[in-house]
Amino acid sequence: MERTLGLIKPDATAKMAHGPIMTAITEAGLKIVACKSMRLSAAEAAGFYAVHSERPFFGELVEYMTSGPIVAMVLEGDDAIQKWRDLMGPTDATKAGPETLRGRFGTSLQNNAVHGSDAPDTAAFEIGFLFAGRELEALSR
Ligand code: IDP
Ligand code: MG
Repeated sequence: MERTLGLIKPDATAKMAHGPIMTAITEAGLKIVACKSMRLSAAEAAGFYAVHSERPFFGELVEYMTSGPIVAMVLEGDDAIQKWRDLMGPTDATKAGPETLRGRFGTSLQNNAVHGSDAPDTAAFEIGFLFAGRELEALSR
């Protein structure tokens, strides 16, 4: 059993794509363990994407991620990290197939509708960045 962090990004919440995205998650056999809507501050978005701070697109990425509300989800299942990445599709939404969430709801390399952790260590960091311990206990009590 593995956990990963999923985000519905501002371009997708603006389209009210919450329903179909969450349906696709559960149909892929992943459990939504925790879920909340929030608006990131610039400092929070920069901290979340600190690994990209030296990249030329960092400023625009922070602007994009703070442009509207996001939905943060903790997803759980066998091979959850890879399963969720497969369901999202490639980073560039213009190259993502119509069966993927980025293909369905993203519009560009930046505006790609959803986020997913890429490894166990980044999943642990990202879940801890956005969720408090008690928010992850609901299903185990
Ligand atoms: P990922 O989200 O598929 O893991 P990363 O390389 O980790 O892709 O990049 C994080 C996010 O930064 C992407 O999802 C996308 O929104 C944005 N991004 C990545 N590369 C570029 C780029 O070259 N130009 C603009 N935005 C980018
Ligand atoms: Mg990434």
